[in-house]
Amino acid sequence: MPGPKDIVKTTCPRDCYDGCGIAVIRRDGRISKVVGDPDHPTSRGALCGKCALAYNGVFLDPAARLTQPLVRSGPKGGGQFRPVPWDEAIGRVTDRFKAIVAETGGHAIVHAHYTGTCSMLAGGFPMRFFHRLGATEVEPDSICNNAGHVALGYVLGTSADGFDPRTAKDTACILVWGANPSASAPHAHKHWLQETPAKVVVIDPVRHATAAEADLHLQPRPGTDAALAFAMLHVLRRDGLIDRAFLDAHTVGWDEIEALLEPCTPAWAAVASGVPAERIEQAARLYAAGPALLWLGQGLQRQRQGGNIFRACAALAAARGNFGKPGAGLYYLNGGRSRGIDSRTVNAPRLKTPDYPASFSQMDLTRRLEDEAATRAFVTWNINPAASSPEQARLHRTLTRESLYNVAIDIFPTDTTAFADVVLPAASFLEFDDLAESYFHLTLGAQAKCQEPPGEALPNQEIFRRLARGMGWTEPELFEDDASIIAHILKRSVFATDFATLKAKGWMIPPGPVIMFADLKFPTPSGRIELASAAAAADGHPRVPQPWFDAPTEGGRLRLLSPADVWLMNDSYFNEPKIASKLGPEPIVMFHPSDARRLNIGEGDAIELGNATGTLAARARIGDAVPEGTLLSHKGRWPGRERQRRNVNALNPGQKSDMGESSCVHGIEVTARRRATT
Ligand SMILES: Nc1nc2c(c(=O)[nH]1)N[C@H]1C(S)=C(S)[C@@H](COP(=O)(O)OP(=O)(O)OC[C@H]3O[C@@H](n4cnc5c(=O)[nH]c(N)nc54)[C@H](O)[C@@H]3O)O[C@H]1N2
Ligand SMILES: Nc1nc2c(c(=O)[nH]1)N[C@H]1C(S)=C(S)[C@@H](COP(=O)(O)OP(=O)(O)OC[C@H]3O[C@@H](n4cnc5c(=O)[nH]c(N)nc54)[C@H](O)[C@@H]3O)O[C@H]1N2
Ligand code: SF4
Ligand SMILES: [Mo]
Repeated sequence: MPGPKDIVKTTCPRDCYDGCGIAVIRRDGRISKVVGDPDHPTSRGALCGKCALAYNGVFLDPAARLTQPLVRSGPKGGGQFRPVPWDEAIGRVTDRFKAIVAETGGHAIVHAHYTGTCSMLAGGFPMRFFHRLGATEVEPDSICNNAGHVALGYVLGTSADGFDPRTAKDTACILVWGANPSASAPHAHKHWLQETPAKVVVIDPVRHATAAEADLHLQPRPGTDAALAFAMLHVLRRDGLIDRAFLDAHTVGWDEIEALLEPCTPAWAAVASGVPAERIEQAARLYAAGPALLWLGQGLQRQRQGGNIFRACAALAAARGNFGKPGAGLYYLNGGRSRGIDSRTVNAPRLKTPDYPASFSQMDLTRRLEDEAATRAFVTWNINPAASSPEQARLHRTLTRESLYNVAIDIFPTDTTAFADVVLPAASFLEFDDLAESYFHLTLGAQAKCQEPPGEALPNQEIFRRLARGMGWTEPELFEDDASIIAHILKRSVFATDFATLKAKGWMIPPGPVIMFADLKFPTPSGRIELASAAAAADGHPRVPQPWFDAPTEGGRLRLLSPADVWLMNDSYFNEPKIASKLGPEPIVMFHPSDARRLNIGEGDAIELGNATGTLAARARIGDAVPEGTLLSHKGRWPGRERQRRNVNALNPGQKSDMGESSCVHGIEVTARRRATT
């Protein structure tokens, strides 16, 4: 006889636009099924395909999870471990940290983290420990979206106050530029973009499902988007569609951009980008048909000139006066401000040591780890750099350095934990209370504990409380319990609520649509939109965005894009057997038919991609989902599960974009050839 059944509402904390509400069906206090919350405005009863499999599969399988602290028992990187009690693991780590602090300083302990979980406590509380330690942080956003943050910081003074998706009911056009909601925001793709009365325009080199279903799809060569933005501005100016009153009242520097527009004709941009001039005209007309929403994707700024591209695109929104009114706006990410949430409550930057070291870019990770004097320990939490970081072969070699003490905290054994000296097992989001915001919708969700963690796994927060105790520290913030932090955040939020109330409902959202920059005050030095930026100039950039574009590749090289896979969440879920079997035994690379012909590559052929950084064996697929000269192979396979022991980041040189020392992973160039073997 099955025991009593109940349903717990919780929230998906993955690094995903959607922020779905989840209903967990339990019997006898154990999870029996994880489904979408039917009452949640985003999920509407359905999880995405990947989470439906992973949350009912590998997340619930104790045999697939890390369940005990482990210490290395074989050669470094060999993945052999023996379990130890928590006290011993904490003692080992803190003894080593104390010695490093005494001999070299806390800065010699480098830690990398990102968005393995985006929930507030598990994502933020460990920072209290690292602030107190004075450890060196690898700049988190530099692996993902920092160029866009820096660029929009110059223009708008913030990159985290985007449009409220609910304002789409008042909009004439939604322009999705360099994002792929069909993979990275599947519910926004399925519901939000389908239900809006607006025309949908997509600008993306890849004809993904969102592009295919749009009213208009522009398919540029990668890295040429600033040329498109300038040509659209040219059309608006030529046709008298510039909102000059708005520009006069609320921006600085329009004249400097206008001076550049004359030669930026659609015909010019057609040559630059490969998009037919008529389509550029059409896109400009659709965008100018009324209030419009501009969604700047994270993929768009992962280019060598990603920051310049973002500034050019933002100028388009300003030129049409698309701020401060219903149905208008620009979106990159939505942070906590509209919900009255300040991440510093959780991170406690006040704990920073007086000599707290500067962070460095993820693009420099390998070099910094190779430097024996600078780096003596490497801690990873909420991140799997052995799969996701550039210069993969060199990074893997570095991680075997005997004098580098590696501590890895994860819920699963990964490529990164395999290199660790000590592995600490983390609880998953189904196993502790927390809070989770969507970075697209303005929802705030309760993450509710649904069952005990497997074995001895602990939430990140508890792991770092134990580490702080092991260090012998006494600051109360290092030991604050979860319930107290959650209560504090909720009380001060715009919801002025408590966790029991939020948990019963599952989620809350401020009344809306919230109008972005309703007061038309911008947190820039001038208080206006800074199309020309003295701050940018001081940082070595042009005062205004430029009509620059990447030249086509030369010497037979092709541009390789490796964006989000529909079935993976970054590098997560490749350990879910049902997902791995969908993805097949080898990476797939999509070729345009003319490139395939030139290279004598046929559908299904065994191929090899290569460049100065590395090589990758893969299978060819041929189709016009990519433009000529461009290849597509999605991110997220696990090196350790591949025969070739590497993934697409074996080809990633870790080049930086123009702003924020940020990844320009979509700027990689490779050559391709048929492999002799099949
Ligand atoms: N080639 C290529 N490479 C890329 C990209 C690309 O487009 N192309 N994209 C880049 C981008 S945008 C990003 S954001 C990065 C992402 O790179 P990563 O951050 O390395 O990828 P994730 O899969 O999100 O890894 C998060 C890890 O956190 C773990 N985790 C989940 N929940 C918890 C928890 O509660 N506690 C702890 N301790 N661990 C947890 C997961 O099991 C997983 O191993 O990859 C970058 N790499
Ligand atoms: N299913 C799934 N969802 C995810 C993730 C995942 O791995 N899988 N990852 C999460 C994370 S960490 C992030 S950062 C987001 C990322 O999600 P997105 O913001 O959608 O970014 P990407 O997937 O990197 O790339 C999106 C699109 O940008 C396009 N692109 C690349 N270069 C250019 C260019 O030069 N010009 C233009 N116009 N477009 C270009 C790519 O072709 C791709 O279709 O997704 C999140 N959601
Ligand atoms: S990953 Fe995104 S789409 Fe999937 S369940 Fe979580 S929030 Fe929803
Ligand atoms: Mo990301």
